[in-house]
Amino acid sequence: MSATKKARTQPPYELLYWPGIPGRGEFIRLAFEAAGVSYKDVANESEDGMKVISSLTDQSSTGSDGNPPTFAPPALRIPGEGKNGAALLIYQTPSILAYLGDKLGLGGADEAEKAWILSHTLTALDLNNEAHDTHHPIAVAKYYEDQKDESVKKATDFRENRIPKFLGFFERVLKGNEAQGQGKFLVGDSLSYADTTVWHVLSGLEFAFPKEIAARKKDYPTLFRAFYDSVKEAKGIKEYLGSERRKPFSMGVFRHYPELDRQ
Ligand SMILES: N[C@@H](CCC(=O)N[C@@H](CS)C(=O)NCC(=O)O)C(=O)O
Repeated sequence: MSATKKARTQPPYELLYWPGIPGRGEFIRLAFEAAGVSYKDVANESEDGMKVISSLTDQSSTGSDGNPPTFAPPALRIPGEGKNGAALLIYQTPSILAYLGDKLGLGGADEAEKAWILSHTLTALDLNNEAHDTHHPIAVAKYYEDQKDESVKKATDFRENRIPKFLGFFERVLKGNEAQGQGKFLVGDSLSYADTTVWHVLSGLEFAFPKEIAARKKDYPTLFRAFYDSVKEAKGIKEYLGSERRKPFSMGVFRHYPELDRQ
């Protein structure tokens, strides 16, 4: 990304996430891209990105530079921002987004907005996690093929009950904020990391469950028209989505197994 004036006033952020897939790292990427702030996507820019991320979560580590160990990616490393001038290392998607919120101008205008933005983000990440569990309902470390029967049951409930509950909720949030947000923003009158997070989950659901989402879109007109289109076209996001930094969905959180979609 080209160095902007804003980018030069920011520390050299390093995103640590599995290479080659959007995954949960995408929520962090979208925030940086929307803000026009540069960041290093360490594993995607390394020769051996898998190794970099495996060593990050080395199960014998007790941490370094005054930081605790990292449980799972994504993590964010910020040189110079940690204890005694060392690098700060933080993990957990919502913790990283909350840390970046103010710094990137995506965190809300006041205390109330900040709290709502975090709440909506956590709700969207719950939906993201439930989408993951449709193909891994029994064991995270086992193959999908070894838990296919349970996946079909889990996905059926997810499509029939959970998708409409979550999407209906976000539609109501947009309606409730219509005077300020015009259907484009979940909170206040400008883009927040809650918007980019909900948007990415919607795009993932469309990839994973195309028939289900096609059938349901009309029930959530604000979410799938004003909101979805405006985030997609937002400054920074539009250019990013057309770039090769945006990795295609494949075998990450959102996977397309036709047998798990509406039949
Ligand atoms: N709640 C965590 C979940 C992190 C997570 O599950 N990361 C995945 C990649 S998307 C992973 O590699 N997990 C390894 C594990 O849980 O053992 C977050 O949002 O950051």
